[in-house]
Amino acid sequence: MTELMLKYFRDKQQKVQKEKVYDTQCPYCSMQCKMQLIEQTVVSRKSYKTIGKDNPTSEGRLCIKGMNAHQHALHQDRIKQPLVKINDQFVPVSWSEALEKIRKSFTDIQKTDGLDAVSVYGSASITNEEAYLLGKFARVGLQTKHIDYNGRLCMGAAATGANQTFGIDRGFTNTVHEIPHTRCIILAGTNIAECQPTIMPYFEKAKENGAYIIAIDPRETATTKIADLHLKNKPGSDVALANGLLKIIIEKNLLDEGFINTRTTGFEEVKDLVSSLELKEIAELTGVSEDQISQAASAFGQEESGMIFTARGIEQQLDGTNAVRCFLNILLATGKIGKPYSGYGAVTGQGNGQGAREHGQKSDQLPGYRSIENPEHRSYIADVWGIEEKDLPRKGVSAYEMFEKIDENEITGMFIMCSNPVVSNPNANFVKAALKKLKSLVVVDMFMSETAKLADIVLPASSYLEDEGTMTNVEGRVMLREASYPMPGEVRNDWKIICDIASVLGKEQYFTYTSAEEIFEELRLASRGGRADYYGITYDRLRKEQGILWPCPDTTDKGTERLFEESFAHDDGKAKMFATSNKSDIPKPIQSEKFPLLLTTGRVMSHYLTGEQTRKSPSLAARNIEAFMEIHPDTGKTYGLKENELVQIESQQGVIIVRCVWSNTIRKDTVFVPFHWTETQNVNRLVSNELDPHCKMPGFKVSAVKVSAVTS
Ligand SMILES: Nc1nc2c(c(=O)[nH]1)N[C@H]1C(S)=C(S)[C@@H](COP(=O)(O)OP(=O)(O)OC[C@H]3O[C@@H](n4cnc5c(=O)[nH]c(N)nc54)[C@H](O)[C@@H]3O)O[C@H]1N2
Ligand SMILES: Nc1nc2c(c(=O)[nH]1)N[C@H]1C(S)=C(S)[C@@H](COP(=O)(O)OP(=O)(O)OC[C@H]3O[C@@H](n4cnc5c(=O)[nH]c(N)nc54)[C@H](O)[C@@H]3O)O[C@H]1N2
Ligand code: SF4
Ligand SMILES: [Mo]
Repeated sequence: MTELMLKYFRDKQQKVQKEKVYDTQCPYCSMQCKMQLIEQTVVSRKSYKTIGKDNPTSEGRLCIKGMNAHQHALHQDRIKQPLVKINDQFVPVSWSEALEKIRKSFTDIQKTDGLDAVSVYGSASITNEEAYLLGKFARVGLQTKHIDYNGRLCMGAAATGANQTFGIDRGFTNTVHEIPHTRCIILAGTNIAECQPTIMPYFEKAKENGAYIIAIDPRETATTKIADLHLKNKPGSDVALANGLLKIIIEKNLLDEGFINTRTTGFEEVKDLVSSLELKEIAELTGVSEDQISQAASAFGQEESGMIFTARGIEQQLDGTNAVRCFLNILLATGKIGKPYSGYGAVTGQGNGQGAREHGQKSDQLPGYRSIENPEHRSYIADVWGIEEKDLPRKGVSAYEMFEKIDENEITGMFIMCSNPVVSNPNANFVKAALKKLKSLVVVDMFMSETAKLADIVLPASSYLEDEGTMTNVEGRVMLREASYPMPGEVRNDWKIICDIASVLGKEQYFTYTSAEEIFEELRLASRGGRADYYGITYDRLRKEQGILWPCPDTTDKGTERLFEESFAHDDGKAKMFATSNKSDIPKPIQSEKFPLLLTTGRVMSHYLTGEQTRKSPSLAARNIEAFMEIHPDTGKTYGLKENELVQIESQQGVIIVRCVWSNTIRKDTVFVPFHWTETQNVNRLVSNELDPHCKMPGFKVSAVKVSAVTS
């Protein structure tokens, strides 16, 4: 360093009058990268930067979203006071006024329309403590059966598929540290390079060590670029493709018969079914050549270890549960699970995509993955909560179905915490119209989202910087997110808001917590003995041990790094293989003369979900300022489109207008639109209301559409 540079840094250092460091975790994806916000004050002017902090999963790395996360948390548009809508205008009010209005409207509704008329819509971006508490709030505070959450649109198929096959659902069966040592990897409908960027070095190391990587995606992405073989299949054809892979594995006798015989049931039915399928037909259905299917099957089958990762590409389908189970059949038939460097990963999405699906936010679920219809489970939780089992409601309906219940006037009040369903749900025009019909809508958010704008009351929530609690990351590792940044204005933590409302509803005695840790202590008990057992985890341990992988039934247990080494979680200890024909249980959208193209949807690196947070961040928004449609130039020209001009996309459900972008690598029958934008750029206006019958997942990944140029 030169003298001049040294002087510059010394001067700068002297000017920094104050530096504060806040430990936290990224508010975005399931990697839950640990990080620090650094606040520097120079002559009363504050500046901020976020840096990574070492931990076992992300090892100190951050992606661009994490580095810029503080830009939305510190944004001037944060809601800082409770707001009540009067004559179509939001007016700031005190907390006590807002709470009194909520008490009155919810009790009035429940008196006239019944207890179940008030519903709760939660999120997997809140902490475990908050997700747990929201479930308790619905059942004990409001005594309603109607609670579900945004994870239904996200983890639904993976969770149901894994529960059916393995008897338990923890996204990753192994830690990320096994990835570099595996010999073959299948990435099915996952774009980790853009969606969980800090996981990439594990896959890059695997490649350096000689692993063969197969990607399955209708588009070329930053992820498919690391693959040795890219199967560019037709959207929605993954069941057929997985069946085709297994057919070849059986034909080439690449099976692990010992494993099949001792550890699984159902193989014979699966074998009969896939053997009866014609490879030629599978090639036609999937748009992947017979050669490529064979190549992929041989590569995976012949290696001694292998891992399969799935994400929303194969899961957000009307046959998403079946698709997951078909890929799990491949793992089981080749014995690539429950041993080193072999296993499954359903790559979770939201920060707490794993934990928030375990402790009672789902319509049919109680904490610790217990079932709300199981008498033993009901009485265990009723005891923990200090209520009578008979007072515990039964199961309600799934996320999207709640909007149908609103339309049918069965639900007339809704409490939404940390979600923007008008943008994220399928059939978005219908969802918006349904929310407008409510007698009372209360939204808890950091910003005036498109959903919050429809509310009668909006409550200001804290950001990740201000809200301590645990999050369970992509590996199933429970991590303690520290949070000491001061809350702006009259903002409150989500858990505190839940307690405050329960209290005005006369249920104070069940919600007396004064910290997140106190809630966690109750969650430990509530999960004890359940499939997702957190009993052995404490805040003290989390501080010392940098996260613990569940199940962890005892405080002396170190947690579970690899699942299924000896047995699966079904009563007989075996995994259940499952035969599915190539046809879905309900018909999927297909190309027709009127709607000749297949639309698929997803994400870009710089934006997060409905964009409410990332669009506030100048550094991220600048990378993608508006929605767009990726289309092959040959297809685009057939329909009279021009590059970078506006295109109208129409489906049976609705119409949107976005920018047209050429892609030489996307399938010619497919177009792609990300879902981070609202109103006329909201791609969910095009997605239909059909749901996977097993898990109630919408078919976000295939719609039939037509495209035309927008002429001014
Ligand atoms: N940058 C960024 N990162 C995120 C998020 C974000 O919004 N932005 N969201 C987080 C959340 S909540 C989630 S759930 C995850 C989602 O993570 P991913 O599931 O990886 O993301 P998607 O872009 O939805 O879809 C993945 C891929 O599936 C492909 N695909 C589409 N249709 C099909 C199909 O029919 N078959 C197959 N095989 N592939 C298909 C798409 O082309 C896409 O590349 O990411 C998390 N991380
Ligand atoms: N077409 C299409 N649609 C999809 C998908 C797709 O791939 N394609 N993916 C689906 C998936 S995987 C998901 S996960 C869903 C997500 O769907 P949403 O849950 O609707 O998405 P978010 O943008 O995360 O909405 C979170 C809202 O909560 C606010 N918020 C953020 N942090 C906090 C907090 O700590 N407390 C509170 N109270 N509020 C907070 C944000 O400002 C934002 O308004 O979308 C689904 N929709
Ligand atoms: S978005 Fe995901 S990968 Fe990026 S910094 Fe945040 S947690 Fe890490
Ligand atoms: Mo998600």
